[in-house]
Amino acid sequence: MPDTPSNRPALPPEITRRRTFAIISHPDAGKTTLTEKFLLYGGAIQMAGQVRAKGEARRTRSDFMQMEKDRGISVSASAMSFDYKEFRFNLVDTPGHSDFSEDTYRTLTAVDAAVMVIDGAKGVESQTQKLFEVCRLRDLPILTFCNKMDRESRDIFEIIDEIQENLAIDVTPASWPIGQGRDFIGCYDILRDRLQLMDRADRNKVAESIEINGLDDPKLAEHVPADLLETFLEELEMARELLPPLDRQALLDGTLTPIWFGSAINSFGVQELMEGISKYGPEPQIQMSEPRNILPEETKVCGFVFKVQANMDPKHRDRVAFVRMASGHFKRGMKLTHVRSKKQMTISSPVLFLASDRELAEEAWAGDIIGIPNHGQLRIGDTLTEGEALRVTGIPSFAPELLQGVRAGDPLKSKHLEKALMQFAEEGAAKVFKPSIGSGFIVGVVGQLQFEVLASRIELEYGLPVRFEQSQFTSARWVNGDKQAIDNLVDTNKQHIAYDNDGDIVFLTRLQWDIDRIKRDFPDVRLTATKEMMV
Ligand SMILES: Nc1nc2c(ncn2[C@@H]2O[C@H](COP(=O)(O)OP(=O)(O)OP(=O)(O)O)[C@@H](O)[C@H]2O)c(=O)[nH]1
Ligand SMILES: [Mg+2]
Repeated sequence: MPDTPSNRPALPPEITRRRTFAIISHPDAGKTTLTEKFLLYGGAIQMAGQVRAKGEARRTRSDFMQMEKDRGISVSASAMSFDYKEFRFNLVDTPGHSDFSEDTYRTLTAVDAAVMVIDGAKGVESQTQKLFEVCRLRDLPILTFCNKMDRESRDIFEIIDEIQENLAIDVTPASWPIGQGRDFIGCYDILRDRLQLMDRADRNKVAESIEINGLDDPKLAEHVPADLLETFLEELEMARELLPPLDRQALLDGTLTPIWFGSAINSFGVQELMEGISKYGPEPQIQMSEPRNILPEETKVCGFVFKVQANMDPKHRDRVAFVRMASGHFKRGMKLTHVRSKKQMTISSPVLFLASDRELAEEAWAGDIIGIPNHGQLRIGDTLTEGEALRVTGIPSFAPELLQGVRAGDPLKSKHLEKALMQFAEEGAAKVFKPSIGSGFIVGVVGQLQFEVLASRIELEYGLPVRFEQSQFTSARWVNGDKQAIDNLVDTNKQHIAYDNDGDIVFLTRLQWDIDRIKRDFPDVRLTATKEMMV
C-alpha cells in the first residue's frame, strides 16, 4: 500500500482487542450452528438454539428471518458483537448459498479475517472455493474449522491436501482429531498441548479438557483407547513432518491457514477455535479508500456501509445500515459527514447487534460493526467521516442475471408494491426497473432463490401477496455517456427503456444482438452490466 507509513504507532488497546471476522462456507457446513456456539461461549446467550428447531425449541439467533427459520438455511448475513475473555468479537454469519453470495462478498469487505468452515465428510466444495478466491483477492487471513467430525469424515490428510492443492494455501494443524465418526472421542490441541475429550451425553456442555505434558505423557493412554492412540500418534508424527508449523505472520499474510477439527453441534472444538482467533487472528486492519487509505489508529472517526437491511425486526420497523468502523473512537451523538451527499448526519441512535436484540451503542472503535437506523440516506458503499472526502473502495455490486416481472395479487395495491420494491432495491436485495411503457415492475437478482425471499418478505413485511412471472427481458444494462446520444437512444428504443430506483436509465432486452446493435449505433453511449455506484 503506497500511502501507509512504515513506522505506525501502536494501536490503542481498545482497538487491539477487537477481532472482526466472517464465517464462510459452502451451504450447510455449519456456519450458523458454529455462530450460535460462539455466542454461547462468549456468554452472550445461555442456551444454544438449533437451525432446524421444531415447535417451541429455540432457533438460532443469526437466522432471524422467517424464511430462514422455515427452511433452515441462511439467506442474509447477520452481525453479532460480544466479548470473549479480554477480546471483543464482531462476527458476521454469512449465507452459503450462491444465490445470496452478493451479501457474503460485501461482508468480506468489512472484516479482517474469515473463518472457513469445511464439512469433514465433503472437503473443499464449490462455494468454498469461490469464497476463498474472494478472500485471496483481499489477502484476508483465513482460519479453518473442519466440522461434523462426529460423523464419518474423509481422511484427514486427504482434506488437508485438498485445501493445499485446490486453494493454494499452506495448512498447519492447530488440533488433531482422535478417532472418527462413531469412534471420534476428541482432539489433541496442538497449540496448547491439551487433550479435549468430547462429552457426548450433553451436547451443550463444555467438553472435558485435560492438560497433557507432551506426547509421552501416560495420561494420554488413560483417556484414549490403545488402538486410537497408536493411530493418532502415527498421524501426528506424519503431520509434523509434512506440514509447516504455525507462523502468525504467514497467517496474517493469508498464505497459511491453521485448521481446527470439531463438531459445532456438539460444541466441540469451538473454544479452541475462539482461542485461536483471539491469539493469532488479526486486529483491525487498514481500510482501502480513495484518495488515501484509512488507518485504524487515526483519531478521526470513519466508517462505511456494507449492508442495508429493512424491517429486521418487527419490533423496530426501520431500516438499518450496517457500518464497519474503519478508524477512531466513535461516540453516540457525533456529527459525521455523509460523503456522497456532503451532508452532516447526527448519529443519535446507533445500535450494537447483540445475540438476539440490539442495544444503543454509546461508543464504538475501529473494527466494530454498528447499525445506524436511517430513512434511506445510507446506501451500500457510503462512507461517513469527520469531514474528509474519503471513499471506501472495493465493495462489489453484481450484475442482475435473472429478470422477472412482479405484480401485486390485488391490482389496487400497486402503489404499495412500488414502495416495497423501492425499499428492497435500496437495501441492495434486488434491482428494480420500471419500464417506460406499460405498468408493473421488472426485478433483477443474481439467483433464483432471491425471488422467493422477496415474495416472502413482501408478503410478511408489507402484507402484500405478490406474483413473480416470466419477463420478456433477460438482460439489463445501465446506460451512461453522452447526454444527446442517450436521449436519441431512449427516443428510438422506448420499448427497451426502463428506470431503476434512482431514476437512472436502463436498457432491457432478451437478445445479445440488441446490445451489440446499440453499441454499434450509439458509439458515444456506454452499456454496463453493473451500476457504477458512486460518482
Ligand atoms: N452431525 C453434525 N451436524 C451438524 C454439525 N454442525 C451443524 N450440523 C447440522 O448441519 C445442518 C446445517 O447447519 P447450519 O449451521 O445451518 O449450516 P450453515 O453453514 O449455516 O448453512 P447455510 O447458512 O444455509 O449456508 C444443520 O442441520 C445442523 O444441525 C455437526 O458438528 N455435526
Ligand atoms: Mg447459516
